Amino acid sequence: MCRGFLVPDSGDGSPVNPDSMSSAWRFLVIRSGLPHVRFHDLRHMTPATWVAMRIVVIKVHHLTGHYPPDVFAAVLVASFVVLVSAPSAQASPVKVKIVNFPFKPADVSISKGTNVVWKNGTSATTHSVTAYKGPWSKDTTVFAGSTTSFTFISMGTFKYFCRFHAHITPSGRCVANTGISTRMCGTVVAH
Ligand SMILES: [Cu+2]
Repeated sequence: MCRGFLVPDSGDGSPVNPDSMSSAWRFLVIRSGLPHVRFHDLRHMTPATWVAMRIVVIKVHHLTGHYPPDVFAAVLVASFVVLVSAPSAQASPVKVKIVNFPFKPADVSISKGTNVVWKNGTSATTHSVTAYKGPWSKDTTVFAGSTTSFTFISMGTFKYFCRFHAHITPSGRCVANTGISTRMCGTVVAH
């Protein structure tokens, strides 16, 4: 309940449907490669941040609508317990190198939640890490010497290619682009 707060409208004066906010949020989180976090979790993160900034609890519970203060304090303590007991360190990042043309290794097998980092180790060739349809979305140009990364939060097989040098046919076959002798495709299997 947000008494006295403004509600975003959907363009015609009616309030935005909360479900459309949630699905837009889910899409943004997946597209950015961030770990899974619900839109609602931001509401809990906000008072925790305020408390960390030493804004007094009595004010925070009024602003968030968590009432009464002792209930709010209990919720806050429970949130911290969940945070502290959550598995801490994620698996360390898995690295894929681009030295000349192929991705090395082209196929990697990871646990879900792992961050994969692609490094373009060439001195002058631009490549890309481009998702081949399926359950993920990525199309990043990787200039010589730079990197890009993606955290695979769900299980699955994620195919990708370098759009400058290869493409994947509708049947899933990796084919080098015209004039290129080396195919540039890779697969990440997250389990
Ligand atoms: Cu390339």
